Amino acid sequence: MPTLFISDLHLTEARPEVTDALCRLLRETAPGSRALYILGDLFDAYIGDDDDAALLTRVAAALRTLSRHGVPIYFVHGNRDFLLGNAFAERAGLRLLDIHTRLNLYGVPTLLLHGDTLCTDDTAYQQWRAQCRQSAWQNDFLAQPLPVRRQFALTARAESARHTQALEPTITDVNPVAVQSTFVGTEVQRMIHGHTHRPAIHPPQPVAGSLRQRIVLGDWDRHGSVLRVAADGLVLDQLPFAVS
Ligand SMILES: [Mn+2]
Repeated sequence: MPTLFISDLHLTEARPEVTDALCRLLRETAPGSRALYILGDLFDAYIGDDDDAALLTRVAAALRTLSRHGVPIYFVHGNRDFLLGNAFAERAGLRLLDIHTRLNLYGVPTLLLHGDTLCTDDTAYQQWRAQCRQSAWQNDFLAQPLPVRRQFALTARAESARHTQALEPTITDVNPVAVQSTFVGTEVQRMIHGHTHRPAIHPPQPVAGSLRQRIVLGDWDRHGSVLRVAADGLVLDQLPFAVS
């Protein structure tokens, strides 16, 4: 049975076709898999488990149905949905993982991560990341009323888009030294991440005396992107959106 990996769906009420594609994956393909891993940025914005948006209800129900069918679903936080907490995880049947999670995947020591920690050249982003991952910042934010948090998320999203557009493409991609030191520090042969929206199955490269491979999941902007890993290999599939 294959194991599935997805990330960077950036689900939002404004793009129901993306949520439809996820629900189809959960209903039709995922039930035949060993596990589903969501490596962050499932949602385009996430303002707290108490958000009463219909999108969260729909996605939680679809995920929960799959987990009730016996397929475990694991979640690694992204930079958009780092506030997803235990209450939503319980509602959706998700198991939350550490930001860097080691896994023996069909015999290959593998690291799972969102990927933003590898983008060390984007110093402005790393400063923001250091701030918003502190529990004091998160508690202050979650104490604000929902409309205030919603407005903050809108502003942050617009600023993030401006920031990314203004940077050289190499700045928003992974830093090669950060990749190498993460490989060496975690002693894995393979890493699977998203975040950069640069889907690829990179050829294995020698790092510190052994071959290591980096696999980058695609974002769900024009179509879905699903990595299937099985004992006999792996493939990065595109998932078309239904025409409405
Ligand atoms: Mn991201």
